[in-house]
Amino acid sequence: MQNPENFKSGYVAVAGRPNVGKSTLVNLLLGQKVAAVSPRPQTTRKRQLGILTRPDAQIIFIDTPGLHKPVHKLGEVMNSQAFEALTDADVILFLVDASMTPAAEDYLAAERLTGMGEAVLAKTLLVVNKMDLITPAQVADRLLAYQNLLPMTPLYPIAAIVNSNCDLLLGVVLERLPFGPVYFPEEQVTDMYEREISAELIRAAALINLRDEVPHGIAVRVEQYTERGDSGAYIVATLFVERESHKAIVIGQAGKMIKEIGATARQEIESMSGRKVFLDLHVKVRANWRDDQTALRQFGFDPEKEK
Ligand SMILES: Nc1nc2c(ncn2[C@@H]2O[C@H](COP(=O)(O)OP(=O)(O)OP(=O)(O)O)[C@@H](O)[C@H]2O)c(=O)[nH]1
Ligand SMILES: [Mg+2]
Repeated sequence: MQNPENFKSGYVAVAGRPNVGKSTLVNLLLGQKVAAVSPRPQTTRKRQLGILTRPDAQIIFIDTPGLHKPVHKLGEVMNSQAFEALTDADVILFLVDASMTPAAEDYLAAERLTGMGEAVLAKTLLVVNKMDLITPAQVADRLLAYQNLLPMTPLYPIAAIVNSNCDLLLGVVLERLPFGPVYFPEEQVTDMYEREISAELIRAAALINLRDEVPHGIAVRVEQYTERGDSGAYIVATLFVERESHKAIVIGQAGKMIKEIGATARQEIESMSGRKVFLDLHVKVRANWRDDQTALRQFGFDPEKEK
């Protein structure tokens, strides 16, 4: 469709520790919410593409799970998915969070990135997100602290949530992309099916509504996703938790909590899919699934790949 001589295309990995705003940035640049977002770390568990097609370019963002110190097999799979994305990418956006000083996981992630060698560093941009949360007096010190993580890497301050400086960043990314073909049909925005995205949005709704460690032990499986023509979609999903006590918390007093999770999720799925949704949520126990190879595989993670 486009003139291949002038058309640019390639993969842009969005990486960094959990909760810095990677998925928020990808949604913003796409102009559409395909990636689940929540105020809690480790919202993204699976690498997800966000495909932006324009007359002059196709930019394929790879939203990755936040890099962290894994305590479960699940965490190891998440980290390895993120690192794989870095090797494959044409450009890497290494995101950090301006609202706080660099955290141990930022140092860890920067070290691992540096350890991947010159070629990987040369394609990296240091993106300081959440600039809306600091005062002008804090700016210089904060940017310097993050620049010290990757001293030779160009730094771009942005605020994804209010779309500040994101166009500028996109321009820089575009300049760095190679000339190339159209990889995906222009109407395709992601590589996940609506069914999978719905599962992620339900899990994010649990992260938003629940406290403490419980939500991190949740996996969501969509059991049924039925189109009902003009009247919308009917979705049956199970939230798997690690213990009986967690099941009680997720259901809540007289079912209040699961109702709230359902209300949040329904809104998000409706806005993602553009149609009405009927949501039927169930809660089941699957003990220690985050360390269980079989369960991980059943929930769509591939524990073999981490090796
Ligand atoms: N104030 C402010 N909040 C932001 C900004 N970008 C993201 N956030 C918030 O930061 C939180 C985490 O955002 P996510 O996009 O889920 O972060 P992530 O890096 O994808 O996190 P993981 O998937 O856990 O690795 C959410 O509450 C966002 O609304 C920003 O520019 N400014
Ligand atoms: Mg994310």
